[in-house]
Amino acid sequence: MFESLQIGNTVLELVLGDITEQKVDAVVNAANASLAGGGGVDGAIHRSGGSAIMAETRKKYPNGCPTGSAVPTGAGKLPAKFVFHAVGPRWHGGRSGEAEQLRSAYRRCLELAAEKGCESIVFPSISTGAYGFPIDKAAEIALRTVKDFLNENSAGNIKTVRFCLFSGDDFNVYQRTLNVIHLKNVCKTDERNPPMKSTISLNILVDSSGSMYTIADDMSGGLNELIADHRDSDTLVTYSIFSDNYQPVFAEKPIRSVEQFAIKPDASTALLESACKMIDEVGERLAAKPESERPEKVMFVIVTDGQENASAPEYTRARLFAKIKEQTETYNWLFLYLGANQDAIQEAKTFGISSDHAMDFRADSVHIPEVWQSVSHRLADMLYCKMEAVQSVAFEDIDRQKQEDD
Ligand code: AR6
Repeated sequence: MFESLQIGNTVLELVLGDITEQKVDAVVNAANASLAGGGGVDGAIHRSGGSAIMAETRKKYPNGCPTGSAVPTGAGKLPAKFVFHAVGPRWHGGRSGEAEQLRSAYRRCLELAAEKGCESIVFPSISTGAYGFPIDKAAEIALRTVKDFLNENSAGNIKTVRFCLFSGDDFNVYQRTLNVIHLKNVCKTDERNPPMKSTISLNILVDSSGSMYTIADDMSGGLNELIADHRDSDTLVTYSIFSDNYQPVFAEKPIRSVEQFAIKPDASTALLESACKMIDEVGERLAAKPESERPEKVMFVIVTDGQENASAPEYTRARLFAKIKEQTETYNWLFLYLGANQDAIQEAKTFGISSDHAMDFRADSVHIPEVWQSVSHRLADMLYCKMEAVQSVAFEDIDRQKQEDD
């Protein structure tokens, strides 16, 4: 398995294999803060590299290395010039600065590689073994840190940054994350010949009824991440919220100028009414545009954490169903429905949204960012798929699994 991407003068690549067999200038070790050796990557590197590495480590770094940093030694018998002993964080649930520590461990290795004139460096997936960092989060941090570093033009002679993943599952997570980060997603119908990236109208309707109060920050944080993922794309964002009434917030903003999503929790849940109104509004706005200015694809995301309980009586399920059917069948809009505290698949069905396009989520600070990450992946799919493949963009098992995992 192999995947690569050019960033400036450097190739960022993913391979499946054993890190001790990689012929590069610098091999990164997933070490611990006392640099005492251990299992996993650490064990493999010291076994293959021989005792010289540990001897040098003890001599030069008797106090170890702080978490979030890295120190260099020679590479002993490994086919490399250096080993950078990087100390990633142990996972303690995500609220103890783990993300920042992981980022800075990767960053320090890249700085060391540039300082030492390395042309190539290989990383393992730091912290995702014995240290228990969830791999999808870790992959995003790892790849983003590399991308940011390379974009800053601080890479010196580095021509290759490689991630060596030890299992097919890990490789898939990194590959998917790389695709999303670079908006270079596969086209499901024709992987080798993806069509040009398209323009998208992204419409987001978020429940801001009373029950959202405690999760409002997580919601807006997750949305901001989604925007950051796709900032370089040609996407126009329309955002509305609803409680007992429908409240448009902004319309057709170019994604790079979206700054913040406000969520103001209050009152009850007029879901049917708000969805009907927003569909009409978006439809009318698109219809008023000359063909040449109309975004090619439309994604419409509805997020709620409660049951409908406040729409005016004329806004029935049947009415929303008819609108969704019309936009899907006539204009190929993709509707996604995300529901917490309900059977979202069942609920979506009553609106005419298929089970592939609906997902339950857990309304807490761990799972809300993940639900937005899932939407972000689907937006990446939309950006690159052919027009006729729009309806096959769907939530995947991994998205649902993430909502089930603690
Ligand atoms: N090549 C590439 N990847 C590997 C290899 C290998 N030979 N062996 C394991 N992996 P881990 P951590 C993957 O536990 O989570 C040590 O005891 C593995 O599947 O090596 O940062 C240290 O001394 C996983 O995906 O590192 C520390 O005490 C990833 O590498 C502690 O573990 C990282 O797993 C550090 O834990």
